[in-house]
Amino acid sequence: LTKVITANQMALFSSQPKHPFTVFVEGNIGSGKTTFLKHFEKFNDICLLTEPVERWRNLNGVNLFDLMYKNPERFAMPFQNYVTLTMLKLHIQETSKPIKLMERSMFSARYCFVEKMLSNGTLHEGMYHVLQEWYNFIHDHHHVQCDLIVYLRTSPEVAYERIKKRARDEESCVPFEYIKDLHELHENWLIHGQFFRPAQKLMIVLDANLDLENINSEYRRSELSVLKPIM
Ligand code: DCP
Repeated sequence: LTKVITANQMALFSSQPKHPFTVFVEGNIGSGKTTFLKHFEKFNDICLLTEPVERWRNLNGVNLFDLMYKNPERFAMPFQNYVTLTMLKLHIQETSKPIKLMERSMFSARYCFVEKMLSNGTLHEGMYHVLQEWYNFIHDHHHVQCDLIVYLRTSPEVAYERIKKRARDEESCVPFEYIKDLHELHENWLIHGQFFRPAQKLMIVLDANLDLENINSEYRRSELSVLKPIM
């Protein structure tokens, strides 16, 4: 009898919406992900999760983010390791809201940044494989929800100009080549299907080259898809 009740309860439980409609906002550094998220602040039904840059900046007083750029051979590995942990926490964070809007995901860490760090030699092959084992383990043991990707597509030139203009201390040494390669990696992942893309059928590509005055129409264009569960 106990078994029957449990099975029934399970069936009831799984018929209820367990996971919020989850959107990843992806795009190169400087593509405007933060501004995009701000646009959705006015909607009460959305749980907005910004990237945990402040936690990377202050891990018990250590600025791992800065160390990653200043001494990549030594710190790219612990940095990406920590990014993985902080992103996983956001992926599994529960919310009572029907929509979860996340800045980036573990996937862009894996398929863009970590790939770049392997190819430019800042990650030793051994370190790379340790990270891959973590990603595979997480993939096998956790449900990472993704229902839609919003790709803020920029040219590397525009992204680079914005990075220079906002002048984050840690990013002062980032060369144009790095942004160009990251652009190619985003394209390979999201457009050319080189790596696994969650939410296979659902992606919106926005023209994120537009300046602040004109980008609102692009943002509005995505509202229907992002707000789908409450429309
Ligand atoms: N970063 C990294 N590895 C990751 C994720 C991010 O090295 N897995 C770095 C790149 C940037 C900083 O962290 O220096 C923040 O990058 P994002 O592109 O995620 O965020 P931005 O704030 O630059 O986004 P936007 O300008 O689009 O708002």
